[in-house]
Amino acid sequence: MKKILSAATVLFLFISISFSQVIQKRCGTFDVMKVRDQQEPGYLQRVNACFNNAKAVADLNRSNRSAWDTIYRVRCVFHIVYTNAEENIPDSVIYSQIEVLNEDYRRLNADTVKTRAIFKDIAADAGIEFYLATTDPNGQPTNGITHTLGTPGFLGFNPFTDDMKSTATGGEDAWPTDRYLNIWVCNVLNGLGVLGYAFPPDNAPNWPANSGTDSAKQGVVLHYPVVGRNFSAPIDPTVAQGKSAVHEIGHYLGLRHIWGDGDCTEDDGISDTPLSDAAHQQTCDTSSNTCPDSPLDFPDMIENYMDYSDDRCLNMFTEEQVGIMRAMLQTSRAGIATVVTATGIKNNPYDILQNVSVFPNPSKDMVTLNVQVKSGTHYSYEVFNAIGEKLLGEINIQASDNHHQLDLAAQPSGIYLVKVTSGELTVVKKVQLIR
Ligand SMILES: [Ca+2]
Ligand SMILES: [Ca+2]
Ligand SMILES: [Zn+2]
Repeated sequence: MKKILSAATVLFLFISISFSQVIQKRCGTFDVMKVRDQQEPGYLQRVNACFNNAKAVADLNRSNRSAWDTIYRVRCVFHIVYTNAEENIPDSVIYSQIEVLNEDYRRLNADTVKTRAIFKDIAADAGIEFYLATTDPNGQPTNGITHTLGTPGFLGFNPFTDDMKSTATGGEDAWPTDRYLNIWVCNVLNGLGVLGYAFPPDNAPNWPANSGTDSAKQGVVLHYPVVGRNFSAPIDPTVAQGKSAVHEIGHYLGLRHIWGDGDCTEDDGISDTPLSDAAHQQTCDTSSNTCPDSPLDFPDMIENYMDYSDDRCLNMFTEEQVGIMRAMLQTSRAGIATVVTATGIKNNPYDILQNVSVFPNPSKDMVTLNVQVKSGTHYSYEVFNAIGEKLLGEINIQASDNHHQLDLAAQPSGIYLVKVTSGELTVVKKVQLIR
């Protein structure tokens, strides 16, 4: 009798702990990273080095139009590792998850209307899409979903030992992580209330892609009821719209939590996300403003996918977050995506500086400069001769004022440069004068 009682007590404690902690531990990423850093000193430093490298690549991309003329189509495999019928989720749920990912990473989600006006200009289309792999590692046709009867340890798969990621530990082996985004779906509760986690890239910037710590563990893990949109498995409605996968793939592509996993003194390394002193736990509190920002104070960006807000109010990435993820797909995560020519990525920074032309070219004396920038923005131009002397210029020109007559009649024959700048973007055009 005593034994039965203590088992019941343990079960009760487990249920109450997991129930209360589901609300508190949306994502285990930072916790598993800290544990990994203890096991492998220097791990967090390598993650930071990767992030900084991606940031430098993203900065270069800002002045390179061709870097924005692509869409990355990420090849995915979902490994469903189940212990009962409910956990063996149907393929239709995975299809709905792919739909959510493709909406949110292309900013085609219906709830973009909920992005507050103050953040609308920096909410960005990532130009990243997701598809289920059609060929398995042996070259055989596949629907990109595996189902495995798993053998977890006590009370579910343990996020700290990654046992869902290997057949040897009762899970399912990764497909080569340099070619596939592996997403394991299982019962990851284990009494911890973790709904998902992912390892960000940690290969040193000068190493080949996907050569980070234990590449067989690279990928995303999701607790099965948070997969897909309105999946009927019992779960809190605040996490039932498939946004956990959007969040975890953000980590997998190098993004950090929007509050920097610390108080107002910690930043996420992204300048267009406001400071925030903690997660917004499955709430939609638009009045929240936990930290002063400089020079302008913004409210907390609770609609950012990298917060913990209610799925029903997560609806945006920022331009700079998008820059990091796209840079990771060129560097640390190269190889997992097919690159296709874009039909026009919304929020591409080139949308701001849309077109610059000079004509006629070659010219005799007067050159017409035509500049089209996004309405509401400003630009400047400068004209230089071949030895870099500035001849003409004008600053802070309104978007509506887009024609300029450049008088070069007093200049000798030769090559001249016309430089147009809007924000951080610059376009240089050459013009030839022939007398
Ligand atoms: Ca920030
Ligand atoms: Ca603030
Ligand atoms: Zn997270």
